[in-house]
Amino acid sequence: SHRMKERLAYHLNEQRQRIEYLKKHYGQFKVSEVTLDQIFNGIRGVTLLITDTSYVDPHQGIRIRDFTIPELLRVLPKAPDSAFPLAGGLYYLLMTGEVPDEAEAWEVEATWKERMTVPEHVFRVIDAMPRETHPMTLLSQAILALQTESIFAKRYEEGISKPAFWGYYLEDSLNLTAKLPVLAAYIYNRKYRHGAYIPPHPDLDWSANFAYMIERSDDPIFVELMRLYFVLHSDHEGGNVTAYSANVVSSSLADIYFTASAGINGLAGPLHGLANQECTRWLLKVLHHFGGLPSEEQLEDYVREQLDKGMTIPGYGHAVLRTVDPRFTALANLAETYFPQDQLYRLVKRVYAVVPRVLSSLGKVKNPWPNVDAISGALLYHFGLRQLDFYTVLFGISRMLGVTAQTVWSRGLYKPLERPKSITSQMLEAMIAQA
Ligand code: NMX
Ligand code: MLT
Repeated sequence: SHRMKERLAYHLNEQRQRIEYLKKHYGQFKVSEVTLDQIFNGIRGVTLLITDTSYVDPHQGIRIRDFTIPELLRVLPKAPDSAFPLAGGLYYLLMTGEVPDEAEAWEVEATWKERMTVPEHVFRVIDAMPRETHPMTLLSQAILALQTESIFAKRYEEGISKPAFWGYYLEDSLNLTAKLPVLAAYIYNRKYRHGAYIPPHPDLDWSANFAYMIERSDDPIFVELMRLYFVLHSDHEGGNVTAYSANVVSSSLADIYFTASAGINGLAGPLHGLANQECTRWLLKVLHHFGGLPSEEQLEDYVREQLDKGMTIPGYGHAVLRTVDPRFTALANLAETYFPQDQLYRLVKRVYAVVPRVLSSLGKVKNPWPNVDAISGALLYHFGLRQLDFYTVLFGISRMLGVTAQTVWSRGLYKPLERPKSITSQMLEAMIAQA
């Protein structure tokens, strides 16, 4: 995508100058202080990263390149006959910070189409694993197997200098992201279906192609859900476990394949991306327990019992958000439009009516509101995508759009190796004694 690269080069250059200026004039400006509590609480609330692709406002939710979700859905060029954006346009925005016109969005889509072919050995890696392997393991392995293709790694070995890095990271990123729907579909078909490889359709956009490759593109609303889903999950600033892991790994100049695989591994945890699988499992358990939709009173008792046993309610709470996740709202709007009577969706709404109140009453939960994972699985389930362990793969391929954009920016801004300092508990006690 020539245009995207050209605009990216322009913005990186401008941003480098701004950062040089800031470093020169405000090098000692204090951004954050860290307390002992924060160190023992997952560095929560300590601002120590600068990420330009997006920002999570605690009270408004995600802003991708400063656009809220409703704004984003409005400004990005739409896929054909669709209410939702082309993933190619979203990628252009993440990379450059500029809203693309249709031609620019389609140029990214066209670049992806040219690069979708997955080398045979990557499929063989997936094939070699036992059938019961978790799809997130397969996705991470497939991405890692693609590392053989890294242009950056080859050029680095030959000898290149810093200003050249980001361009090769961009090439690798385009090559990787082009293949992600193919990898996800291959994993799906191999694990749950007939196992045959279905090549991408040359006329379809990135998101619709995934639906096509798992033979679900005949349902236009499912295709719409995929387009929305891939936009919503793409980026969540720099500190979420996926982006944070990826950032650290790429700061060692590990190429985009090592970087993305590391991010996927972080996403696979139940407190993070796996929560969509866990939440759907939990919702189904509730339906099974009550033999249908429980009343609010029944549900409240059930939730309190779970909490008394020390269990987590998946899909609720957040490290940064202090409000309902706008990604939850966007998905609820789609369900409300097309299938308000769906039983699982009705349960999602009932849980939403009960759980925030119950969690608030505990007095310790900082955010009692639903996050994206409280609903995303229920929508996939509605369309018959009922292999819950696959859900995080969809989160993952979308999130790699944000992670690769963040990585290209990090290399383009010449960010150094990331390496914070650690001390022992004993040293901490000594510091306190001496204070
Ligand atoms: N159910 C039960 N307890 C909770 C929940 C919940 N959903 N959320 C927070 N708490 C508890 C938490 O375990 C902690 O208890 P304790 O002090 O006894 O250890 C207390 O409330 C304070 O935690 P917070 O400061 O509110 O939350 P924190 O920032 O540490 O963690 C999450 C954020 C997202 C890890 C946490 O809310 C959680 O485990 N939620 C459920 C899992 C989930 O939905 N994850 C997906 C997040 C979005 N994503 O896609 O990544
Ligand atoms: C995400 O989308 O990454 C999650 O909401 C978790 C986070 O932001 O910490």
